[in-house]
Amino acid sequence: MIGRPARGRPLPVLFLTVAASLAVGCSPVSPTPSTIVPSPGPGQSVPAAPPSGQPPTVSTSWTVVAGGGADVYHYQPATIVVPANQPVTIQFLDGDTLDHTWTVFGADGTTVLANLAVAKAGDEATGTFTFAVPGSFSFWCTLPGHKQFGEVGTLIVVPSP
Ligand SMILES: [Cu+2]
Repeated sequence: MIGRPARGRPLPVLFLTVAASLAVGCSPVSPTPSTIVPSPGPGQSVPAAPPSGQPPTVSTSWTVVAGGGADVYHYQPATIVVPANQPVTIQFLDGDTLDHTWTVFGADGTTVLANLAVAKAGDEATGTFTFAVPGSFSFWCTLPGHKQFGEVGTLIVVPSP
């Protein structure tokens, strides 16, 4: 009894209006995806990658730990970089219950350029050394068997600026 045609007509009009606005909203996106995608994607990810395999920075002060962890026969760090002709301070720590030495050898493999020794867990020895000749030198633990088990490292002496 109360106005049938008045109620019936507005509903389909609303549906048509919503459908039309959705269609209009989608239409401008579809023609331009190829130009939007390349700019934000690869451009930002490339500079975020950290450089890997780089040698440690040059320093005149190093802390070296011998042993500790699952594999006792190692140094941490195993590679240190120092400047030539400048006093270099090495703090040598014992990371386990074995004796260890930090002994740097010259190019001939027998001349000792620097030596520190520790005898028990928590022990430490500190020394200051000056390395005159730039180059790459090996250090290892002189206690029997330790070098053979892998307690070796590399001291890199770089020319002073
Ligand atoms: Cu050792």
